[in-house]
Amino acid sequence: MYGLLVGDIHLLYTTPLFRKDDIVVTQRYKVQQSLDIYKKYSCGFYCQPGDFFDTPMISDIIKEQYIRLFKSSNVILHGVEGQHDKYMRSEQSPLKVLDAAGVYKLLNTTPVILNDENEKIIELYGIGFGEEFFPMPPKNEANVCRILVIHYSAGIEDIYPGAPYTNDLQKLMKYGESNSIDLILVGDYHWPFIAEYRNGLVVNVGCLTRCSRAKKNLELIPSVYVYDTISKTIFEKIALDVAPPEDIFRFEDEVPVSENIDLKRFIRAMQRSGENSVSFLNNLNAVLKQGVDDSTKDIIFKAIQEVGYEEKV
Ligand SMILES: [Mn+2]
Repeated sequence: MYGLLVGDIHLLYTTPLFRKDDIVVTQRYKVQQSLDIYKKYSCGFYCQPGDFFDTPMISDIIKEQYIRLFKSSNVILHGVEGQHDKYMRSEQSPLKVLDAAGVYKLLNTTPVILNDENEKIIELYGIGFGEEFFPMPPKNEANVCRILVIHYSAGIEDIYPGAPYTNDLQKLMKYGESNSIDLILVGDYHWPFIAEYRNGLVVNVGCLTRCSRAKKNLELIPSVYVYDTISKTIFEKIALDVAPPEDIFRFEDEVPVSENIDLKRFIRAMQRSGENSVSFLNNLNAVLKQGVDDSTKDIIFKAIQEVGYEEKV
């Protein structure tokens, strides 16, 4: 059986200032393409590793649109919550609304079991952002393809000093190996990679949305992958039809700024960095890099720790 794998999507309702497209139309077209590919390859499942929405406060209009889209396509997504899908660990979660509507099944410690035409069994487990690893039962190697969808800070590069990405990737591979997992689809880190461990793969497809004008985002080609549960390999990587960065992003001199002086100053500081992002912490880091003294930084980081803000990307 083939399965479709995608990355974080970060659905938005309002187009960020640094873009000149209509984000709702652009994202909708990408998701539509993923559904077309799902049909073209006769996929049996569609996995998405969280950060489906950019914010838990996403407009009901977007929730409604996607519930209707998935219902009319007759596709159920399988995935988990990322930190952008829920508000500081509260129960407020638009993905649970999609789950209740029957179009996005939130995965957990009890596997969803799918049967393919060759009587093989596909198990889908999930670990959302901040959820604990758990021991999985022994696996029948001959008949079972075991898949874990996880939102976790694993990556092949530590994208800022002190980041946990490479260390956490090692932990994830050890977990995959000791629980006989064939495929780990991971989200959070926005850039694609495949890491192999004994009898398994960690796959990050990369974010479907170029969330900032940082160089890595300008080079990112939003894609989806087709996974084969028989050979347990990536069968195909498919680049989506997307506009080039110069048609999507406004660069510094084109960005309209607010008349609010404080906000103007803050936005200019971010513009200078060239690293605007949908991530609050990335934006904050970009501003701090421009010469905020250490005692001020300490106060800010302490305040962030106190409210338990845990966004990573
Ligand atoms: Mn993300």
